[in-house]
Amino acid sequence: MVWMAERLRFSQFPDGQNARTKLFGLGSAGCNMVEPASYPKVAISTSSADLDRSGAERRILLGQDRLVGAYHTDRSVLKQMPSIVGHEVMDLFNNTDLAFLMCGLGGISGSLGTKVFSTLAQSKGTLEIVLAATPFSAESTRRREFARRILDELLETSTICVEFGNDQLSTLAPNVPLSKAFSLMNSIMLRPVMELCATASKLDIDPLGRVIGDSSYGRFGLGMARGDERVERVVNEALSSPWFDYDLTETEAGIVIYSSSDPWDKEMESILNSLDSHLPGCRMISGSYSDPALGDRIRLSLVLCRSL
Ligand SMILES: Nc1nc2c(ncn2[C@@H]2O[C@H](COP(=O)(O)OP(=O)(O)OP(=O)(O)O)[C@@H](O)[C@H]2O)c(=O)[nH]1
Ligand SMILES: [Mg+2]
Repeated sequence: MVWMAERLRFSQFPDGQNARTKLFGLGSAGCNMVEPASYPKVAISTSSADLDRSGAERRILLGQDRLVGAYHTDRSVLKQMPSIVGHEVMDLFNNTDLAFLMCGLGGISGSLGTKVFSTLAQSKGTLEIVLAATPFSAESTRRREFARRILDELLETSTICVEFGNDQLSTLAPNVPLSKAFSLMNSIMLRPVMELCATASKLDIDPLGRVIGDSSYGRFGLGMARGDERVERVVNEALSSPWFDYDLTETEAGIVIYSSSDPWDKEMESILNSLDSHLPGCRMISGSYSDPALGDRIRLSLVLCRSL
């Protein structure tokens, strides 16, 4: 018998109140990543060139010394004295239930900025989800090692950190030039953001945090399918994501979002049952929403989490 772990559903906006979300783009890559999104967004960098290019409604230029100082400040001190970074920075989290912090790890602004801002978000009671691209193998060893070190730190401090290895992009889009590959990656990284913005209400923030628990390391997969066996096919396609390159039975928690032009409870149920057989014992929180642009296709987004 398969042991069925906890399953929760997003509350479908019972009181019409979706969660107040905000995107934070940190560093050059992060500023690029949030650019196409049509949600409230903030661009943060030590480089004014990044901010000049950005259409974000708030743009914060951080001096490198101030950022390095905040990064080296003990986490508990930073939490108790957020004024170290300045009130204008702390105010960014006002009226925000869910913050998405997006960056490429390996440089200074995005790596240190994400670490500092995830601590600040927590000190303001905002649930934060980090979406981080990690460097190509072809980038310098120093850069890759630094990215790895910050990723390890983020796993300790953030609610969840979803890693998108740039290397795996070549599986999805072989032989495309780097600038195209980056923009493809950036649109994939926005997908879980869009899904959560479409489904999470204020009431879902605590259950979402509970389901994630200590399983702070996330990976992402996306499936699309149409036709008779679309449930099995959408599950298989999502699970064959190049970022699910580990033993999936290690998965401890999953955020599961299904969309179709006319979402159907029974179809959601079949997807969850199929996932149960691939991910035994996985805690799940699931939601669905209508996306008329899908026509006769269905889409499945999976963030699968474990502790490392
Ligand atoms: N997915 C994606 N990754 C990118 C992009 N630009 C850079 N990267 C990756 O992100 C890593 C960090 O690069 P940047 O964002 O330029 O670094 P930064 O945070 O601005 O750091 P400093 O310039 O040193 O302050 C790089 O090593 C690349 O692997 C992008 O547009 N999309
Ligand atoms: Mg930069």
